[in-house]
Amino acid sequence: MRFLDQARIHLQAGHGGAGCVAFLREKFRPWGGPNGGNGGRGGNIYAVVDPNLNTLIDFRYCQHFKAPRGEHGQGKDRDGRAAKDLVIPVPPGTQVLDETNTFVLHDLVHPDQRVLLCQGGDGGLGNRSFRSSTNQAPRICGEGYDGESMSVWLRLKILADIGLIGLPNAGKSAMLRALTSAKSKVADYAFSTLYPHLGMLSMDHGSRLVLADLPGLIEGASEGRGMGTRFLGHAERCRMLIYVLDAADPDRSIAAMHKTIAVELDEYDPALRDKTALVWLNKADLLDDSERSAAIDAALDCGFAPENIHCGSALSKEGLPAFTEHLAATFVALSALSASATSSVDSSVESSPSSPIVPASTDSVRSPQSLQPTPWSPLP
Ligand SMILES: Nc1nc2c(ncn2[C@@H]2O[C@H](COP(=O)(O)OP(=O)(O)OP(=O)(O)O)[C@@H](O)[C@H]2O)c(=O)[nH]1
Ligand SMILES: [Mg+2]
Repeated sequence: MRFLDQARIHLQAGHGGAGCVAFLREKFRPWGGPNGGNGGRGGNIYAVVDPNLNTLIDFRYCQHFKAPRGEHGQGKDRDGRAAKDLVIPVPPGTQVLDETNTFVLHDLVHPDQRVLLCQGGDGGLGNRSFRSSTNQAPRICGEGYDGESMSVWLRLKILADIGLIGLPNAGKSAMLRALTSAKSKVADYAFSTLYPHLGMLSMDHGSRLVLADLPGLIEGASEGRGMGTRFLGHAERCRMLIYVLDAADPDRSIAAMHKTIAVELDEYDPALRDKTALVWLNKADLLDDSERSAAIDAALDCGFAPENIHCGSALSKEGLPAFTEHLAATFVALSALSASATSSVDSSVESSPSSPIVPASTDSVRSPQSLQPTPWSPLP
């Protein structure tokens, strides 16, 4: 399946149906009075999370969405039927941004989460509603209100637990293949991975982690070189990162590789550098013992904690069991930490009714104060 993580769509909610001008005339009631019904409401447009989707590719071929209009009112007090709502399925992790592609309006992360994008117009009133003591036979009716219309950007930030980042050819895809059953393309040339690939890592206690193999970064990626930093948006939602470094690269030192990655992450969003990260010094099968310890020392000099540095080979799978164990343990500890932080915030909110902390609601429009421009490079 082709991958697309950004799309612009145009929405037009349904217009309300017009009211009706009618007068009741029937046997024995020749002057039955005004009885035109009201128009029906136009269809709303909703976005709903479909867990079976993982790309926005459908929006490349269909960009215009129009909800049906409400039925018109009819005589004999018959109101028009409200139109059916239009539901647009989107993959989990989709953000809805305004027309300028700057402000996040909705963040759709939970399965079946549903947000209203455009409201349908109300129906117009029929002439029965205009009857008054001074006008017993009104010949006017409402036309029905227009439905809202707007253009929005959809941006997908895949929901992965752990992101694999590194320079091209470092072995990120090989790592994903070794850790999971995903079939990410492995090849000995740069940029063999052109868009993020996901894989599932099963842990001992039955739960699973989602790993994302992201396209390689190069120096100047933040200025648009190579694949640019466009795909780093997908790392934003990862709870942890794995830096995959090619320890057998004769041309670049570990320090240089780390610096390139750090600079590009900083350029994109410094918060990415604060994420918990493990280092995997790959291609150790090509190194002898002294070279391995030199690589580990170099990683230590880059500021990584000794326990977070692993040296091994994605191809021969040497060192992988210990790494997987550490990865799972770190992730479980992280999850426990964030769960306890969330519960302490919740309890402080409950204990003090006047507390200004309000749990964030994901399905409401954010207030203008909370709208923060988020960096995003345009489509190449
Ligand atoms: N000897 C050895 N070769 C490896 C190892 N891991 C990966 N390779 C080789 O390194 C090359 C690049 O591997 P990939 O997994 O495609 O690298 P990548 O980081 O995904 O590269 P991009 O997708 O281009 O960013 C391939 O030829 C792999 O066979 C390893 O542990 N040992
Ligand atoms: Mg790759």
